[in-house]
Amino acid sequence: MTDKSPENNFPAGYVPPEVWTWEQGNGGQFASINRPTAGAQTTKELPVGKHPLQLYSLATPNGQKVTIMLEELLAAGHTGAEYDAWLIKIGDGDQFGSGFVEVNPNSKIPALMDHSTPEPTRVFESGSILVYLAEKFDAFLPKDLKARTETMNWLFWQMGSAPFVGGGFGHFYAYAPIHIKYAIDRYAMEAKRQMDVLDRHLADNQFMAGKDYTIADMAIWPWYGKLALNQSYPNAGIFLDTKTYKNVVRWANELAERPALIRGCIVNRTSGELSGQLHERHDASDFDTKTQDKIAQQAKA
Ligand SMILES: N[C@@H](CCC(=O)N[C@@H](CS)C(=O)NCC(=O)O)C(=O)O
Repeated sequence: MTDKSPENNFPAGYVPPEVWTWEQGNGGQFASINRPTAGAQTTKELPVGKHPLQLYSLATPNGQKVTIMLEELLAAGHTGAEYDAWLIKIGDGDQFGSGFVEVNPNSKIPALMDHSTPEPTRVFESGSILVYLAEKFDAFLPKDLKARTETMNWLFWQMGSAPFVGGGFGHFYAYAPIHIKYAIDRYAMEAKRQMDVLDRHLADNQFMAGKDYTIADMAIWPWYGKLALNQSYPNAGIFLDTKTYKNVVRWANELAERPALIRGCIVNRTSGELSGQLHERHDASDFDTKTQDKIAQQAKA
């Protein structure tokens, strides 16, 4: 039986009011950017580079899905997938600039503009961007209806499931100002359940949709592949004992060796080793000359 007496609540004595009101600061670490309203907060145009595809993003798992896809397309010879990747610093509120909101009214990275269509086409939501690019270049989305449907099954699974890992487990384990056992238990259980879903599936399948590497793998790897390899929230892989999901670990390691995936993961990255940070990408040669370690060396010379 649960005892909902106010003294058992956290903070003790808290009773939810009849109507919730926003107290600035109740977003914890994200208090400066989280608020209960949408729309532009500043007037700011977005830059536009020389390539057909203009990406506005940051190397979070949702951003990495798209840069992995773009690098995979280029590696597969789709030269029309050349892109400029502009850095959107979500901690500074860049996603609330008027130009960004025109591309994504939801104010979240990643957001893409395709300037190769008669009128520029906006694409937002990482899953929608992956499908858009797969259809545009006829790549990484099987044509056979059964395999295509299986790809979509897992892509939609990822889009619906990862918020429990990111907004749920990751938030309460890594970001919340205090550790709340109830919240961590609830979301750790769900994160492990999802890892088990993947593990059982990958026991009989090389890739998420079967024998072919698809956009479903690209969507799932940055969230669950990294968690399996303990490259997600600090120590989260150990906390969730993800090494026990052997099939996920096998799949995650296989994908981690793909040069295009490695490149995709460092575009718009602003943390970690300097050699793994390419803040903006405007040309394939930027990987050799414009990572933060190279910029630091050039500044010293
Ligand atoms: N469902 C969206 C989620 C995108 C998302 O949550 N983006 C986060 C970074 S991973 C963001 O831009 N957050 C900024 C904010 O909440 O203001 C997608 O997959 O594109």
